[in-house]
Amino acid sequence: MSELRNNWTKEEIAEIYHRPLLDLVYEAATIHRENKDYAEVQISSLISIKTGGCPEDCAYCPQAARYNTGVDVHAMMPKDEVIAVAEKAKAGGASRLCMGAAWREVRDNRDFDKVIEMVKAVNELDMEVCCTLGMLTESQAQRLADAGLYAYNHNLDTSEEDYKRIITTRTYDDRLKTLEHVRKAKITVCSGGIIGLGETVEDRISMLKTLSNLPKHPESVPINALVPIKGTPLADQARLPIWDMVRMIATTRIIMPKTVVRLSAGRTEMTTVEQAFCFMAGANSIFAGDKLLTTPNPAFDTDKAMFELLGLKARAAFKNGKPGQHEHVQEYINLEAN
Ligand code: SAM
Ligand code: DTB
Ligand code: SF4
Repeated sequence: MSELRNNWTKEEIAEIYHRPLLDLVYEAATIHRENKDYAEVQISSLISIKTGGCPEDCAYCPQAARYNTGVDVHAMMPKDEVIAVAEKAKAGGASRLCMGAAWREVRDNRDFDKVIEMVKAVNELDMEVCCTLGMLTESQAQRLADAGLYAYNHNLDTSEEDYKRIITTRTYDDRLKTLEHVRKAKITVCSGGIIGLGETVEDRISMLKTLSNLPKHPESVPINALVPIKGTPLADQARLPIWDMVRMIATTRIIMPKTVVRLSAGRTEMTTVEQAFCFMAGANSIFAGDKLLTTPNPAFDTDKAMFELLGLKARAAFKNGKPGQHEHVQEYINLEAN
């Protein structure tokens, strides 16, 4: 079993990232097999409960009000519709439902009350409930935890150094504070980033350093490939070679051996062979369902065929304990503070 470290240096991470590709993948695959059932892949389903009209200026995002992206703006979705989507996702093998809202931050209003009701209802379906709602205060995180929220997704997206180029309407520190609030409420942390934003390799390494040096490793790290959106400042970014994704996943797997590494946005542009390489490099989670939040994702049947071909199986919900039994989760990823 690998030792969990939260003192990785940029030099160490860079040395791993730049290893000859096959050595890197072999090392990541070995660590993956030592720490996990490598054939088990966690399936999350996404639902956009409130779409578009967001006041933030995230340069990649189809939901930022200031860019003309043609996204269909929607107010809060009714609870019944959310439940129907959750049930369908569960029948398709998803163990987790992630509800996303195009908010800068949560406000203590009726919409938040509605989210709390949705969290309770999805939890009753025996699915892991995740939310991604923007910034949270400590008391809001606690309210979500009390409702049974299992995970909170809040991405760092890029390095601290690169942040201002991508987002100016909030700071890296704001992001880290929310992650602290989530941890304090004993909700599991899902935090990762995007590659293909025009960042340097040093930025990717710096972001991985921040994630791996948090007091506890995030339980999930999503690695997204930019989905270029017409109307956003990053509309014309070139697609990255698949090997950048493979290197990023493998490095994440090596430095955070117990973490669930999610091969996230960008799969529609990847062949099965390319995705197989990502699984070999240590990815053990995907978003399934034909839509991410606003953009397409591979069809259910395509993913089912890929799982059969590669011998992958869907991971059951709550393998590390249910909400309320978070001591177990904490123990699983416990790190000695340096
Ligand atoms: N508004 C909340 C926030 O920003 O935290 C939650 C929703 S936001 C859409 C969730 C994440 O989706 C972002 O942090 C980003 O990592 C990812 N994302 C958004 N647009 C994307 C795109 N075009 N390509 C890849 N990932 C994207
Ligand atoms: C994450 O890291 N990726 C997901 C989820 N967390 C919320 C979102 C991807 C969004 C891609 C663009 C869209 O569909 O709007
Ligand atoms: Fe808003 Fe989130 Fe999109 Fe940024 S990523 S514009 S905060 S929805």
